Amino acid sequence: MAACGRRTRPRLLFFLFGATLLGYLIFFRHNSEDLNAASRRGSPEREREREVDKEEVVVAGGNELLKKPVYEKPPLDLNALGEMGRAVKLHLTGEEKKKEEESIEKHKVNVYVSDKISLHRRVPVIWNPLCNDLKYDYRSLPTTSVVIAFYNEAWSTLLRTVHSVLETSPDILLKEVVLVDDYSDREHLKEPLERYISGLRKVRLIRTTKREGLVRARLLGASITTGDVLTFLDCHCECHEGWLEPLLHRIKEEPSAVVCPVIDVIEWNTLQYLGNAGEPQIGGFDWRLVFTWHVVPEYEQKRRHSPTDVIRSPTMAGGLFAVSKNYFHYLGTYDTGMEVWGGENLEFSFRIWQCGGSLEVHPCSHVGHIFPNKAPYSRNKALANSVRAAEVWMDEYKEIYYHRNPHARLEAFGDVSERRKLREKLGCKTFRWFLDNIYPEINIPSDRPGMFGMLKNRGKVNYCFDYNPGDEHIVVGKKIILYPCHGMGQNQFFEYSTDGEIRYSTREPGGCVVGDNISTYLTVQLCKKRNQPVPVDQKFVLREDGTLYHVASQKCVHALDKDKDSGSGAPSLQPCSDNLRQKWFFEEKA
Ligand SMILES: [Mn+2]
Repeated sequence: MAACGRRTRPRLLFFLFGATLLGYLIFFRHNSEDLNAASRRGSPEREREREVDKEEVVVAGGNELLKKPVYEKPPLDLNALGEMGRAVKLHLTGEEKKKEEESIEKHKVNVYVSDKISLHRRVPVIWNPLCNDLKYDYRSLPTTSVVIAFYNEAWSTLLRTVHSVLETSPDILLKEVVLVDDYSDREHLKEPLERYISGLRKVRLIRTTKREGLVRARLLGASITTGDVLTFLDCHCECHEGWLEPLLHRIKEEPSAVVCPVIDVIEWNTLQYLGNAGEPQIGGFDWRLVFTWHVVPEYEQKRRHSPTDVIRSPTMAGGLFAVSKNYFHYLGTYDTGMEVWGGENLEFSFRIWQCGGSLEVHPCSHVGHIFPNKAPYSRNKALANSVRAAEVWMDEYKEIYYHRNPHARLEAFGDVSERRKLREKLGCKTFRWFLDNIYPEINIPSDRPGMFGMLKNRGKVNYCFDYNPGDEHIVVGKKIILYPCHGMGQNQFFEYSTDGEIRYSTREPGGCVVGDNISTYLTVQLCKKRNQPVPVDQKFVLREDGTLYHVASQKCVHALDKDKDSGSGAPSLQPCSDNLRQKWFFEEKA
């Protein structure tokens, strides 16, 4: 970390991205002295604060007092709805049922149920029991500021997040919680919120003066923090006991580590807290630049010594992570050219790894997050964000992305020259290095000219191979159909590999087209692993004359007008002939 040893002035850097943000309002205890404190970290002032705590400890004689949260939870009432993270199932009728449905329509979360649950509820203890044995030297851990940006968030989900942080974070470690209102228009987030939080210790609220999006809102929040470490949380979370210490401990140990908690699921309808003590999943991505979850690979299991050791992860899911404030600056914070949300998590992940840091999940830090039943607000800028990530970090591999998303080439993504300069200044490694060393399990399509794109038929003109997995997480099991060619890549993108597979390599792990002699139709199954032979039912020969010969059945792929079940056209294995319906070719663009 030698390169970021020289202390920069966080305030100045944070504000480089635009003067428009300067017109924010700050409530509660904010004055210019707070800002200056950020650049005087490690000053005698802070040491004095800690001295006081030290004396207290000697009196109390142990770690228990140092663990003391900012606020204690109220006494446990096991009969309360949703207590201990239990599911809430109300059997509503009439008016009340209608209210519940309206709340779901509006927030994509059952806020009707959330409103009935205590803002101070406890969540079940679900971490690995070994996490109980970890000991922390509280006085030597860095302090943190928790930054929570929100836009039109419901009252109870937002305030439960705030109380949860205050009631699970040791007072000695938490400098403040900074709430950033990204120009919400709902009434409850105006004066009522100001009034409510003015009664809470360590909570500050600032507002943007126009809609900035997650990235700039978070940076605005970060700009007024005073802690050593920035901890970003989403605005509908609940923290598990002991969630904070592992993150701060790891950053103390390795200042260039960006550390994510395990994200437990809070179910959107019942607000049930679901988690388990087993190995958490880690992040990857597919060639649409969509984030994906994966089990921890074997080489990473071997690298670790204990189930409580951090797990390296190629990418992060998004909202939840802790990073040393100095290191965050060194890395160039966020790409402020990104709008709203989507794509910023992959950009940051690539940057962390390529520029010398590490991205990790700490198995002993658990935070629950409400996953809404669908995206709560529009993210039509996510495409431009992904393109910015590709243009700055992916080198020639951005072509693999563009092949599968041809419309992304036309997206106006703004100016990335500053971000490229940053990459050069930091001497960051190539995307190839990242793939080889950090995400070796990803399949790298070869996309040979003339062997990828839409798979079109000559007889049934303008019809293409089309595949809809039907589920974001399961690529296999469905049937290939024929559908009018749309030229948008995605579900009509196929690739003929040098091994003779027809790959649906838009997802990760990708699927391969399988023929079976009995149904005659084509389906998709997982492709073989690297260095394994191609299963014979996945092997096709794309011959010079355009016939697509299936090796196992010794038949040719024929474009049928109607299949038995769906009534749409579908490719089917038939005895080989000269019929144009058996002639196929790849075309990159419509
Ligand atoms: Mn969220």
